[in-house]
Amino acid sequence: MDAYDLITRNAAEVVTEDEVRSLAEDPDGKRAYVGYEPSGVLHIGHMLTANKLIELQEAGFEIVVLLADVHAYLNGKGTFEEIRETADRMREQFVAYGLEESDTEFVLGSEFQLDEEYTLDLHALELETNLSRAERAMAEIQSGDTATVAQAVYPLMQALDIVYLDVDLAIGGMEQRKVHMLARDTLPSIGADAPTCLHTPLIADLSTGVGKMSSSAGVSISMEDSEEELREKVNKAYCPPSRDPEPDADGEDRDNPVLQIFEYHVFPRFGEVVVERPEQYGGDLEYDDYESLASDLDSGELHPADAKGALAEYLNELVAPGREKIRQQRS
Ligand code: IYR
Repeated sequence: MDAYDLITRNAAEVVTEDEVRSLAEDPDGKRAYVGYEPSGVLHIGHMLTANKLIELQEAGFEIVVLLADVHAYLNGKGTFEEIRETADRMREQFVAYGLEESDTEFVLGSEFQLDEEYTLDLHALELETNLSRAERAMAEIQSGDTATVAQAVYPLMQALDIVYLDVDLAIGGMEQRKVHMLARDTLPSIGADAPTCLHTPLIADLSTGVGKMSSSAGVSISMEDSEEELREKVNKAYCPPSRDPEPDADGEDRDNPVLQIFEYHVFPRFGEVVVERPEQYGGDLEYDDYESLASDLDSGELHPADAKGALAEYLNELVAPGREKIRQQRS
């Protein structure tokens, strides 16, 4: 796979393609980053961007992980003390998950976001941005129903992080795209370049296939789940024998979350998949790529129950090192 294909693999969008092509010409030493609000438990939604970081590391990028403590605080996720404790645990879990520690710079937001120069640049961006634009940027990130002033400042700080961390490529889930578009439009006003961005897809809610998986609503797969919990959750998951399910009774679009997890988590990390089946049901099935697994589910060759059984096994392998780390941290 050439560098451009590896960088853009499984991305929902890149902004812009030309900019990413020019990064791909010589990725060595280029810097890419993702920021995470340290709050709650990590779930596999977070790990989609982590998978991308691992791939970028393979392509030669330097990786910066921002543990966005000030952002979590501004978004009402707890006291600084609570948030910092979570940040320490998060860092260890990312390493357990597979981020190469020697090639990853972990930075706490408060290490640079409280500096005078940062604050003055932030105020300059505040002057350039109207409130409704800041609010719109936060629509899919904001906790609570009514936007606070803190939540309007949040996206401007996220924009500024790109400048202060000196990154060439900003990564985030699709819910971050409006913040990144705001960054592209406003950073030039303080003399910085418009950042290049890559967004990962969102995984649908596990039990309905509608909307996106989140830890606050519906069923999500957490990085702390036991083997048994993983098996139960995957067994109950929505998985019609189709890669393109019909909309639900209210006309809402639905995805097949079981297939999405194979596509975005299992194949990128394991490369191939074996679905074990007793001889009497045709024996094991082996897949080298996502497409062949999805088309077998579509054609009926692969039964959803067998697909789920295999998915639970692979997820357990992905989750196990981080889960072990958490056990050690607690004992
Ligand atoms: N908005 C992110 C957290 C975050 C990301 C980046 I990239 C930053 O520079 C700062 C914060 C979230 O929703 O988790």
